Amino acid sequence: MGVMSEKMNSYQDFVALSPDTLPSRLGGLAALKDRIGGDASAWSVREVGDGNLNLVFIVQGSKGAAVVKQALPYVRLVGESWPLPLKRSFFEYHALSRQSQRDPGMTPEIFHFDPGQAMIVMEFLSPHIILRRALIEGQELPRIAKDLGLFLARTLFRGSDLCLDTKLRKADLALFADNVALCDITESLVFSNPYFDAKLNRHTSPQLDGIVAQLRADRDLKVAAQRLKHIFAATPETLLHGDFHTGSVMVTPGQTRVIDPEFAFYGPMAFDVGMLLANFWMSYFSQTGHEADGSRDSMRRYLLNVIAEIWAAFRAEFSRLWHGERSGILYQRALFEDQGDMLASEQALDLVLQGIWIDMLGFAGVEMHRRILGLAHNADFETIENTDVRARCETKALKLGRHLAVNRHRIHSVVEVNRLAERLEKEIVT
Ligand code: SR1
Ligand code: MG
Repeated sequence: MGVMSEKMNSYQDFVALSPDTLPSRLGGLAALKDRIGGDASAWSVREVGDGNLNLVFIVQGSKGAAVVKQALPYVRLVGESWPLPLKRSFFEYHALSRQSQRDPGMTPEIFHFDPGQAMIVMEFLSPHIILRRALIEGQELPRIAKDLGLFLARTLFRGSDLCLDTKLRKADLALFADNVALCDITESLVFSNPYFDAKLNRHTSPQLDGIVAQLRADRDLKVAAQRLKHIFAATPETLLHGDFHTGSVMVTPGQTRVIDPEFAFYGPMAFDVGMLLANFWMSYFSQTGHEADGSRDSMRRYLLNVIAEIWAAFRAEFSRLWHGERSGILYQRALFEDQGDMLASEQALDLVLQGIWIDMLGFAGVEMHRRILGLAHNADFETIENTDVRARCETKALKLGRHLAVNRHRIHSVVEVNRLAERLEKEIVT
């Protein structure tokens, strides 16, 4: 639905909040005042949104604090010239509620949802910080690999026909099918724009001009990217987070929380896994740019371990759910366990995991490319001020991305990918 037709329907009363108007507009909202304190005139409000799309306010009252997140009818990063449906807030709300059922405790608690104002009032996570920021600072967080691997397996498995009643899944698929505009962003920004001279693209120039030209002329890479786009757009396998990078995770050393699933839709399981691992590989290559005097060797080892552990935790939990919760229409027990044929069940599980592994590598490859060549870059590289240093880090990620996208069917283990990352890291890039 375009922005104009939205306005004629349920969003005609939409007005963007500001720190000045928020207390008077939300002062009567029980879900908020009961939690943070009723005297709205005493609330202090800060707008802290640093993402590409939305307004995010922290509202502090006498008893506590809450987050108010509101969508804007356009892409904040670009401006009003790029309209974007307010309904993404509806998808975010529904995705958060499903994720909280599928992996309890891993998402912020929702206090209130106002569909007409495209606004979600939720738990203020404190002292959590965005995972991407923690990794840039060189923090080695002990829990994230296990927590994120479990989250991926539980949300992806439990939202699919491996587990969910297929009538429910199909109804949900229909609900999320309307998240067209956000899928369109991914379809263009991740899978296509990096590989031609698209209008909003940018890269570290002139240092990367040569490799950018090479990648855009790389026939195998372009075919691989389009095959991955095909899989993304035409495989409604499970409810995805849809934008699962390290900026969508908040952490303390003892807690991990997943936020921001406004890109949620029914897509291939491998997409969330690949996007997340890509962001860890990019963090790995960016460490040189954040090395002040001391070394980030330990951080680099930590990051490769996290990648291996996320994949291991994902596999182990997915297998556990396969054996314990496989109650959907796929790979029915009647054909396997119920006939005492445990080996057939294991064979089928291996096949499913192998498919996820291959596609995951491809999605990771294109995600690395788009964060360096497209519109939406990441702070891991962007905060490296010396552009020569930044370009050297980015070149390594571009090379790994190309390898993963093109050769994904021939890569057998996460150890193999991490070894290649280490080799690239040691390469002298001129
Ligand atoms: C125009 S939106 C650009 C990017 O920001 C979001 O976080 C998604 O990653 C999207 O691709
Ligand atoms: Mg986001």
